[in-house]
Amino acid sequence: RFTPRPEDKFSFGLWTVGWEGVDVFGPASRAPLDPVESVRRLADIGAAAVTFHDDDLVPDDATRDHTLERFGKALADTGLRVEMVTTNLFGPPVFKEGALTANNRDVRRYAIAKVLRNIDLAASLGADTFVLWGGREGAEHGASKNVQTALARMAEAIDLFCAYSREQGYDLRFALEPKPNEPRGDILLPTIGHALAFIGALDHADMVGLNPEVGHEEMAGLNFAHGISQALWHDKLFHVDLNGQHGPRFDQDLRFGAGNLRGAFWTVDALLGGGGGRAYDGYVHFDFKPPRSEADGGVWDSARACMRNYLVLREKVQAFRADPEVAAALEAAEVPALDVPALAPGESLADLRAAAHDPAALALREVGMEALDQLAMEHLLGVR
Ligand code: GLT
Ligand code: MN
Ligand code: MN
Ligand code: MN
Repeated sequence: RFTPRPEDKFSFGLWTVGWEGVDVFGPASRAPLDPVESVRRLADIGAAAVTFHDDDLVPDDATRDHTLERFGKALADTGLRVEMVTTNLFGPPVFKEGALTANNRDVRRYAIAKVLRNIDLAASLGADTFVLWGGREGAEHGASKNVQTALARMAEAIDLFCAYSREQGYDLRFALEPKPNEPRGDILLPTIGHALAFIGALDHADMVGLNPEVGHEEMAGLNFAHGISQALWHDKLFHVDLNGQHGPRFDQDLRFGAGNLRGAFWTVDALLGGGGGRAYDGYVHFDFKPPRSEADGGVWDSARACMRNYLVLREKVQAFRADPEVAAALEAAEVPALDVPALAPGESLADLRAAAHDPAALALREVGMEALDQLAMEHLLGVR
């Protein structure tokens, strides 16, 4: 019943199941995983697609062609596709002070060239989406970064990528991934809202959207379902990184459903279009890290659980939305009334101002939201 199907469009980064467990306090606790092996095992557990950073797959030129050949064969054998590609602009020490927004111009030019080469690779593999996560674009020291100029350099680079992709006739869309901090003390474009505003300043704003991650918004204390709902409203939810997080602390990258479970329920609801509105139709991409304490078996338990939790939550969300008592509770809470614009067609502001209001009576009205929320809680807890 909760078996992943191709139409569920589940997708995983090579860097998720392939995470070796290196952290700030210790070295790898697991052996490297061959990308070809990851493709085969992801296909076995029911994923439809795979994603990667250039350096996850082709870290060096000497083995590039051979790796691409083996990888392409694994894709063909399993039917898995590459739906998204991204660039490692954070790991190599050359990017220690930023990549696209490094103060040093040579570093910026090197970063741009690295991305262009990877755009070619993404297009050659038929990817739809190209993610840009600016983990090193930020600062720890007040005067060390001119933030306005850094944003101009970031816009410059993204404008170049869009123009290049368009010139080459590639069918790629770019998705910016916000994160408030880690690895930098403060990262530029820290939230969905910052990134949405930034996109408006770009030359090819139509080609650029978002790849929000659950944990990143929750690290900032924000409501992920609200964030992606706003992105959907702007038609900017190009991609998504699902995972789990326990409130504002370090980036945990837990499997989807772990951490803030109620948040996960509303996240799935928002992806399905909530109570009405645009639904997300892209790949359901998991960006999690199997905990460092797990060995090989635990890595795949964790990956399978991401998809299973999504499918369980989807069933619960659909049952919640189909429940007649929920429909009545929504009505009682006046949720559908929000569909009606304040001003009726043909009505003037003078008409609106002339209408009699009884604010004291309005202040005393029942809103019924506790009852509504309890119904959601009981669906989630499995007692309805
Ligand atoms: C890195 C980061 C993720 C981003 C990846 C894309 S890399 O693992 O923590 O949130 O999605 O660059
Ligand atoms: Mn991510
Ligand atoms: Mn994360
Ligand atoms: Mn991550």
